[in-house]
Parts: sequence; C-alpha cells; structure tokens
Amino acid sequence: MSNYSIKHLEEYYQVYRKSIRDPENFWSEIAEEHFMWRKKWDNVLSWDFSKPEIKWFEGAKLNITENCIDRHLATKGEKTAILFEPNSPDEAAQHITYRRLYERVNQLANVLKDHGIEKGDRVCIYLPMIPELAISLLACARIGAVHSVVFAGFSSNALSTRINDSDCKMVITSDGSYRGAKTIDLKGIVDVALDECPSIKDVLVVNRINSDITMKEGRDKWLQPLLDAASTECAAEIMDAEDPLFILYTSGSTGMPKGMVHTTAGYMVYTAYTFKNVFQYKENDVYWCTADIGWITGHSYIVYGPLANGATTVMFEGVPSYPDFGRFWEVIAKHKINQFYTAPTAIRALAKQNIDFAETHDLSSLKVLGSVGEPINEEAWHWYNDVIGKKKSPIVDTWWQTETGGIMITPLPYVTPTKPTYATLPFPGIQPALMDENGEEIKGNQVDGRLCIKFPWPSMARTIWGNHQRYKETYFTAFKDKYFTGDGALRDEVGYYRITGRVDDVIIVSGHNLGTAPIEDAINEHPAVSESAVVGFPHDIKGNALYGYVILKETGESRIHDNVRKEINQIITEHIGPIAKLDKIQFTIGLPKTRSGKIMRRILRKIASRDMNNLGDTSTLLNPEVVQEIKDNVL
Ligand code: 6R9
Repeated sequence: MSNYSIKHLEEYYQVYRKSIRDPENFWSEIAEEHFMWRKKWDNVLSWDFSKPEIKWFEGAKLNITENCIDRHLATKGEKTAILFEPNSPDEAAQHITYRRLYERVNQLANVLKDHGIEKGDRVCIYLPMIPELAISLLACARIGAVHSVVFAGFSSNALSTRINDSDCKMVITSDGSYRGAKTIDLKGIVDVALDECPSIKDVLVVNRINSDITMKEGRDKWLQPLLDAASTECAAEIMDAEDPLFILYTSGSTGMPKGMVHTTAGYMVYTAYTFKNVFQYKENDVYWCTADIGWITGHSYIVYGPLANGATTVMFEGVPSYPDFGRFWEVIAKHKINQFYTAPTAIRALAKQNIDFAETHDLSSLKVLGSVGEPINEEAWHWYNDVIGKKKSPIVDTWWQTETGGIMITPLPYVTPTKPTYATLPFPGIQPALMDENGEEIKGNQVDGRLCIKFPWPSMARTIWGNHQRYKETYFTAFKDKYFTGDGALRDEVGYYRITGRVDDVIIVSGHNLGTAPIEDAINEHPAVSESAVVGFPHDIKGNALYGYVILKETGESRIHDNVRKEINQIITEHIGPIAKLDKIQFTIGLPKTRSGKIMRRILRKIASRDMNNLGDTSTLLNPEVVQEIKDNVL
C-alpha cells in the first residue's frame, strides 16, 4: 500500500526515505493504486540527464481526462467540480458538476474534431478565467491535442510569437474579458496577432462580454452554437504515457520564450499526489487557487491536480481589488473556502490595505494557506499567518517552477512545522542538491549554494518545443548530471530549505555574495515601506554596489525621505551587516512586474547602471508605465 496521504512528520520521513531508496517502486505503487490506466507500463523509469532523456511509465496507455472526470461520475457526478466566481460579485457563481463537466468537455472535444484537430495538433488557448478556459484544456486532452495556453493579458506580439513557435492550428478565445471595472478587447488583440500567424485555420470565440467584434469570414466562429449542436459523448483518445499533454511558455533570461513540454502520465501522477498532500484535501473541501490558468500554477493546481482528486476547485475571474480590497476575503467567506493558494505579491498588496477589509469577513473555514511564485518575505508571511490564518492555518510556502510541473519543496500542512520564509523540506521523490561554483555538491547543513535536483521526478518538463539543445544547455549543462533550477538556496541546521532567489540575482559586492531576497526582507521591515527591489550596479571599488528601489506606503516630503534612507540602511546593517547597505535608494510608485507578479530585475539593473537605451521588450509587463517614471527619477 502506498502512503497516498501523509499524516505526521515521522510518516513523512518514512515515505521520503522510501521514495529515495527505491523511486521506481515508490512511484509505481502510487500510480497503480490511484489512477485509471488503459494499459499498465512496461518500465517505470528510464533516464539519462546527459542527453537529457527522461521517460516515466513507458508503455502505459491512458487518457488524463478519464482520470480527471470519467472515473468520478459513478460516485461524484453531482459534486461540484468547478465553482466559477465571476468578476462582478453581482453576477451569480456557477457550480459545474462532474457530470456537466463531462458533457461540456465532450461537446468541445467534438467541435475540435469537426474542425480537423487531431491527436498531436497544437491548439492555442487565449481566454480569460472563465469555465471555457478549463474546459478547453480538458477538451484538447480528451482528443490528444496539445494545448498551449497563452495568458490573456499578453500582447498580440507575445501571442503571435508563441502561436508561431509551436505552429498552432487553432485559437480558442473570447470576444473580450472583464478585469475589475474594465473590459478588455481580447478578440482585437487576437486579430492583430493573427496577421502574423499563417498556421491558424480556425478561431473559436466564446461570447463573454457581448461586445461588437468583427468576425473574419471563413476563420472565426462563435463557439456556443457549435457546442449546442455537438454530442455530449466523445470517446477519449488513448494516449501513450510520454505523449505531450501541453506546451507552456516561460520567459528565459534572453530571447525567445521557452515552450516547456509536459507529457501525460508522469505529470498526472505527480500533480495529483502533490495536490492531495500539500493541501490535505478532504472530500467535502472547497479549494481555491487564485492563479490564472495561463500560468503553470493554474494548469497543475486549478485544473489537473484538483480534478484528478475529484476535488471542488474554484475559478475566479476577477482581481483582488474589485469592487474593493476585500474581494478575496469576501469570496472565502461566501464559498467557505478550506484551502487558499495565492502569491506573495497579492499578499503584500492586500496587507497594505485597511485591516477591516479582511476582518469584516468570516475566514473561519480556512484550513491551509498556500504561497507560490517568489520568496515570501517575513513581514508578509506573518500578516498572512496572523490576519488571514488567525495562527491556526499552516502556511505552505511551495517552491517549484514551470519546468518542474509540480510542487518540489514545501511543508505539508499539519505535518511539517513551518518556519517563515522557508519552503522547508523536499516533497517525496525530490532529491535536491546545493552546488558550489566549482560544480561540487555541498554536503551537510547550514550551507548555501545553487539549487539542483539530482534525480528525475515524474512531472519534469521533457524538452523545449522545437529546441532540445536549448533545453540541455539551460538546465543540464551548468552541473553535470543534474537539473539546475537557476535558483539559489540555503539549507539550515535541521535541513530546511530557504529559496534565496534567482542565482542571477546574486550580487557580488566587494567579494561577498549577497542574495537580493534577504536584503529586501530587511528593507520591508521598515514601517514606512510597502515593497522594494535591490539590484547591483557597477562600482569602481567594490565591483558592484547596491541600488534599492523602494515603494513607500505613503509618499512624503523629501526631508522624511532622507530619514527613511538612513533608517533603511540601519535595518540592513542590523539584519545582514554593513556590507549589504545600499549606496542609492530611489523612491518609486511601482516596480516593473511580469504578469505573474515577478519583479523584472533585468530592467531595474539596466536603469541603475544607466544603460537606458537597451531595456528589451517591456510590452508584456503588467505595468509598463512605471518604467518611464523610474527612468525619469534615476539617481
Ligand atoms: C510555480 C512558479 C519559477 C521561479 C522559481 C523561483 C520562484 C516560485 C517560490 C519561488 C521562492 C517560492 N519561486 N515559488 N521562490 N519561494 N515558494 O512560480 O513557476 O513562474 O516558472 O517561476 O519562481 O525563482 O525558479 P514559474
């Protein structure tokens, strides 16, 4: 019997040891007992990181939608699979049962087939957070088409680049989307993109905002009439374990985005098993992850992981600030959310608001709080723990990546004692290693280095679409026979991991390696500071010096600014040492961020170095307008 749900710390260590001693046996037991296979595998794992080539459950046959939907129908047909909460609180929520999900996925699958989509074809999905988005992923998976979701906040340029990179045949989109008080003309963005995309034959359009759009004759069709005419039965395409399930683009440090390719069986097993354990999901729980399905977090922990467990998963169309900053907390109270999974950037933004926004809502249903996407600073961690969790909902600070497919380092709630800013312990099956600059593994505790993974896990990306060489160079070349994450980490005295940020964020000042995250943590301790970012800039004597961009909770006079500058450096000196003091502190109204909330340090670095003409593409930023403001006020 596998330990599908880990209940206490001793059990975690037992399971972990078993997963390392005999990984093949460990994963095959889980796969065997908890999933539906059309044919079992011939071989659990074959791997060679030097090529790199990784295969899990080779020879097995399955369809992931039979695991996410069909097998639940007998016992959970009337259970809510997807709970849709619209942008406006005045619009009713929708409860889509497993039975209805089955019918709707099959209808769309049939429409795709009618439009010539076959196993292996790529379909681009460019939709807001409405049920049709999740249904589109599943409909593709039903017939073996490879979905490529592009976040519906990306520009036409970013969209056409991604469509062309993977030669998509079709786009599924909507007339527009709601975002707080605004509407966005999605179809207009698609139209501009498609001028550059010769491979697209058909565009299926969901009517979401009833807007007046142009439909191109012979290419564009409203989706709803096609669905209404389609059968609610569609036989699942039987897939090989290693057939691609989806492509998802992630930006690299330079050039073209990387189309990470995830395959079927390993991804399914790993996302399902991590979901069960990291969120301790119980049968009648209501789980909510606030990510967009345009990101890996949404793929793995809104759609596939929860549905494979027969869970109720919430899809939220709106934003945390509309109609006011109490929206998240109102939704938690309304749907009695048990597990809530969000990002530090959202937590920091909400922690800045009047505490009444949180305190006027009943949050007592919460059992687990999750964090993902970037290091969570100490102040935000405590606010989340105290104000939202009332110190009784453990915070799971989950470290992972688009490339890893699923959560890699994380506490298990009610199992692993948490520690602020620490992602804590590796999930079963995950073998982290910290490496030094000479490529040697650093053993023992109380050490820091570059974070690698030594052994394959089922949900790792198998390649970059159309560029296996780049996959090899990016992830398997820096350290021999290891997957290099690009992150730095430290391991404390009990073996807990703390992710210190991207290694390219390490700044060497007078020969000392400084991670940006601990310095920013220190800055954020100042009561007047709401957010900060630190970068290096060239310095004659020190090699590099530190430049801080700081957002204040309230803007004040310049006299106060000078005091705050001094106090920030005092706090840094206390927390880290004088070596980490900032040479320059620029107060700003915002920081350039990616759509998933990550600070674009590349831009900040260039501005701090006065390399203004070469900022690269800023059009995919969440807030491109702050770039000019920062440039105008550079010190
Ligand atoms: C899931 C996701 C991956 C990068 C990763 C790391 C950062 C994610 C984190 C975290 C510290 C955490 N990151 N989770 N850093 N603590 N809990 O975010 O995927 O968008 O590909 O980003 O995000 O730097 O390497 P992705």
